[in-house]
Amino acid sequence: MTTPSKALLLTAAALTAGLLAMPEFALAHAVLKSSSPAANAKVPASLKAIRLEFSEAIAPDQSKFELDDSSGMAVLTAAGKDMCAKTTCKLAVPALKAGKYTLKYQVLSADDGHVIDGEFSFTVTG
Ligand SMILES: [Cu+2]
Repeated sequence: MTTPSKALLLTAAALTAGLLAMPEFALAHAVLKSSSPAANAKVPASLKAIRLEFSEAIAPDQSKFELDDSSGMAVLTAAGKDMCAKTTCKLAVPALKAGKYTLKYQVLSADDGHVIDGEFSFTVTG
């Protein structure tokens, strides 16, 4: 394994500092801060709801969610309108069979108008 030169490291550090100093990069964008179930969590079949916590307030009527089973079939699609308030969204889920599920989300930041999307998976145990 080679050691990067000191100059290269300093350049990288300067670039990182420059990017972080840009407000758009540092402050903008709603990102998913946490979720319940957490990514890659194993949860019992008694799961009733999925909760998502974003870093910024989101626009509920411009936000949507889809829960897919392991075959990619949507078991739940939801608009944010009735499930989100400020930074938190809570989606009621139907009874889930054992297996792996992926929650896909697309939300609009109410602060900067940017759309972000992402997904995470969790497993329902039998
Ligand atoms: Cu943004």
